[in-house]
Amino acid sequence: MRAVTVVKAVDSHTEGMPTRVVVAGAHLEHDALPGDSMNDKRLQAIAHRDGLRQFLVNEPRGHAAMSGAIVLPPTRADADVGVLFLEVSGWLPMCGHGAIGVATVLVETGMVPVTKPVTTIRLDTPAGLVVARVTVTGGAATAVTIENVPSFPERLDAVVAVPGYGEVPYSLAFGGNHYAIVELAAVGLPFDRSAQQPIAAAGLAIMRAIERTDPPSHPTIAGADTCHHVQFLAPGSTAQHSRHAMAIHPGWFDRSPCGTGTSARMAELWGRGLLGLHTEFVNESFIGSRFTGRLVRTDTVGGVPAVVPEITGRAWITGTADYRLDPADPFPAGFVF
Ligand code: PYC
Repeated sequence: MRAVTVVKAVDSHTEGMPTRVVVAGAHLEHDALPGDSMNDKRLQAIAHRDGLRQFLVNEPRGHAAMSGAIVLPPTRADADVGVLFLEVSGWLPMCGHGAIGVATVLVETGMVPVTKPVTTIRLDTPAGLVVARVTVTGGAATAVTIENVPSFPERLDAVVAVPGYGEVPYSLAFGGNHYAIVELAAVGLPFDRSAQQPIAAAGLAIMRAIERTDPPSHPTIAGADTCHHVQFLAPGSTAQHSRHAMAIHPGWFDRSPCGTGTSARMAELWGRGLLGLHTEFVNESFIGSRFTGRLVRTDTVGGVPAVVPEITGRAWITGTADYRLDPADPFPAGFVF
């Protein structure tokens, strides 16, 4: 057989959204991604290993809405596993559906010691420590609750001038990534998948306008400074139950209810005084799948008032694969169509 580069992955989906969990290969040893923290490694990956992300998510191995995670040794003594998250938009500080997918894969493949009825896995992510509590029934991970990083409202009731859409009211909140939260009605579009192209176009225009006029930043996480996610709220969304279309750069939708987006939405509602601690919040995706969340305690991030969210969801393994790169392959980083 020809010598090829091989990446070993366990593919999964979390409430409809794929996580390609890389468990070996791809020259991911310490020297290839140096750094004292997982965020240092993420910044190294952005600077020097973006071809690996593209290889994993782009066509022909991935698709326009692909996402994944790379399992690494942790960089901190209080964690069991290190994780880098990647998707079509780039290398994320944190990904909720991805963390649920990783925890499910680690338990169901026996990569971590499994205890019943709950296995706790401490994930070292670029955004900070995320604790996953996996409910184990038989050999199956039947639900995963992640305690996410501290989340906070950044702007409530801001307005941005968006070419083609006028003055668009939005709020901005951090839940592991920065989310612009916008009523879908504000851009005159229905909550209907048949309108996905105009909704994605409106999302991209809003991202561009926010990044041009007032880009977000995080007080403590270096390089967490993009607005690549717009959470369009469906009419009738409340502080107990929201439905949304999550538009993501460069023009696709999260199929899951988006763990970091759900965290951002709960932080926004908390900032408005509409969601208290220990109160159930249901967030529903564009395909109708659900995460249940709750806020468990207050905190601060670089002096900013914040709140710690938990998210519960489910993931399923869909396959195992060796993704191969033949030296003669004309598309080593795949392509975007
Ligand atoms: O679940 O946090 C999430 C997520 C981020 C982007 C896509 N999904």
